[in-house]
Amino acid sequence: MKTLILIDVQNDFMPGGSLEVPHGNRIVPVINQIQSYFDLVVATQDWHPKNHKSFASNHNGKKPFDSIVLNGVQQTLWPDHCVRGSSGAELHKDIESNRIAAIFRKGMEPEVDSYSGFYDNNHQLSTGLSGYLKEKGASEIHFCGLAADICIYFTILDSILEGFSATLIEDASRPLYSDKFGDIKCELAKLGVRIINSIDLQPK
Ligand code: VGL
Ligand code: ZN
Repeated sequence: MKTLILIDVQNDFMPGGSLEVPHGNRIVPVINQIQSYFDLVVATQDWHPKNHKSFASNHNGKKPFDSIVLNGVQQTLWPDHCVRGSSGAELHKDIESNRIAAIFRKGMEPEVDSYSGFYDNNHQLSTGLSGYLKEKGASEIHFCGLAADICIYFTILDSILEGFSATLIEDASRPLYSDKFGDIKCELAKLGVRIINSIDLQPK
């Protein structure tokens, strides 16, 4: 089962959203074009309660992009984003959703952030994505979405730990910080991750 995972293609990560990824909207037509090349399409959604501790607004005297230690782990504080049920948390309205077989929500526990679609940042809570993919017989997992250097990066690291082979579709993703993304791509390539563009994919 050739598998595509859409990571956090949500309004708050799009230009004009509260945590916008530069040119994040440009991936939408690319993602729509490639969905039919895959046997299984799955999505993740950042889905925070309003009192989530990754929000600077929930810490006195802190501002977005400050760094703190939260329950023993380093945590960047973000602007409020992807509050569950809000329009900012919805998938981009132009993302074709008919082929999405399941959506895995993450970041629902207020005390811990969850960049990966598999586990929270302390590696304690599972979303069930790994078991789902294994039961479905998913192979050759391809990743796209936002942000390439944060949630996609950590999801790919976990996918390798879970024994999957991972491919990043670069033109169907965008990083939040493009200056550090070169190093991240090098690290992923060293771990055996394939980094391709949508043109390299075989239409079915
Ligand atoms: C993300 C920061 C905070 C992401 C989610 O989807 O990359 N980044 N929450
Ligand atoms: Zn988040």
